[in-house]
Amino acid sequence: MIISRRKFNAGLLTTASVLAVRDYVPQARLRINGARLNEHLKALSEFGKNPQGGVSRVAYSEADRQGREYVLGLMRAANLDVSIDAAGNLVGRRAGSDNSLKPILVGSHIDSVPEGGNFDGDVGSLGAIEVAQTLAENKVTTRHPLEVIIFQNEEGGLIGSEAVVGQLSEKEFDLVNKSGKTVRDGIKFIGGDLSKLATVKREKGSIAAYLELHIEQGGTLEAEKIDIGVVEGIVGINWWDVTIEGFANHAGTTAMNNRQDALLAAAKFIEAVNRVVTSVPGRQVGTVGRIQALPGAPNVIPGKVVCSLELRDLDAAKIQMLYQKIRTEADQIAKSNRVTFDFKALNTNISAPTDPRIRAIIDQSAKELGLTTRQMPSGAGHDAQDMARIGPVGMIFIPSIGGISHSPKEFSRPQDIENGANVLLGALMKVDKWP
Ligand code: HGY
Ligand code: MN
Ligand code: MN
Repeated sequence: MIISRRKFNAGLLTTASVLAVRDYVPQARLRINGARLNEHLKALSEFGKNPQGGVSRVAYSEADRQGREYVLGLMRAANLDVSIDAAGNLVGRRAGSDNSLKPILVGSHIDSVPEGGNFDGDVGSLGAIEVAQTLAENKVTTRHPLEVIIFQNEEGGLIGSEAVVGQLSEKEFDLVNKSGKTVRDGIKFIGGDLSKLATVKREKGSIAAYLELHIEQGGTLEAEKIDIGVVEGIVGINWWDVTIEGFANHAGTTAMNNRQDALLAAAKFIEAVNRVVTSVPGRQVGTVGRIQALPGAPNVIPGKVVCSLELRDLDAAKIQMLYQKIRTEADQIAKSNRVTFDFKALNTNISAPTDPRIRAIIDQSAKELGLTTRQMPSGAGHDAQDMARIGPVGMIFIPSIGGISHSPKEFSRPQDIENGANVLLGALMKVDKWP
């Protein structure tokens, strides 16, 4: 049956012909509502709003819980069949025309780092919901079932997506984030149920694809005036807690040559991390981002320091090589400062390549919209890297102004956000053609 454009525009279609029209209305004509998407982003930014203009919506905080409620409302309005899984992820399902096919998943996260911005995670989350809303409004039924998934606690180590791929370990239940809650208590707080965690796990090969729209968080796209980044792969991220033990003593009576100052050793350690990481060519990065000196008084020589160490690269072997060099440096600092170092591995997110077929699809979808593209790696971690353990993944980047992220100054232009969501929609419709 061929349906004339005029008839389609006049809205005279019967339900049966609406299903058929899917094959006749070129998918290229389907567009998300950019104004609505940007309004939703603005509304979400109210939850955890901070005076600097960004948000502090760390996972498991009250702001997180309220933001999730808002997002659940958007999911329901997009006609998604909504539930909270046992790990606390928000899942919105939409039936396909052939429900024997594996689902296509789209999503991201809405938790933020402390004093974060309004775009990291939010663009991909609300972009995915906007895509579902657009399909609903246009009465388009995909062949595959569609699931919008908003992962919980992405910033605390991809906790929600780890659960989905069966990688959330007991060790991580006790991790505490800036909300002050452990993962264990946090999951309960947001409506999950750890005793049923096994129900969340999806097997390898059980999804058709996972697609995620995200801000670049670096400055390449803006500097090169490119609309869309096609992500080639996502870096691996390793975290350690480093405990340095010295000896707390009187800051007035202990001679300078008789101190076991843990904070002085930590300062040398931080410098060593930077030196080691920059000593070899490549895009690897290393950071000490959190530090606490104890007991923490001006008149006491710090007896103990607990700090973090984070290393990132696409190559896990390189991370290990750098880590060993850092350990060697730490041993030397320990000797010369009469302190001890203890390293405790906290969380590892393995690096993940994206699927080459999805890369080509994203590239093509962007070009069909008249947008320019480039391939690029992701230096930031994403739930997509967990999802890559169970199926093909693809990521779409849009420009971050000034390359700023994890900051209240994070910004992406409304037009770029609209473009990204349209590319997500286009890529989804192409993946939906897969057998
Ligand atoms: O830390 C990261 O790379 C990400 O933004 N969660
Ligand atoms: Mn982030
Ligand atoms: Mn993110």
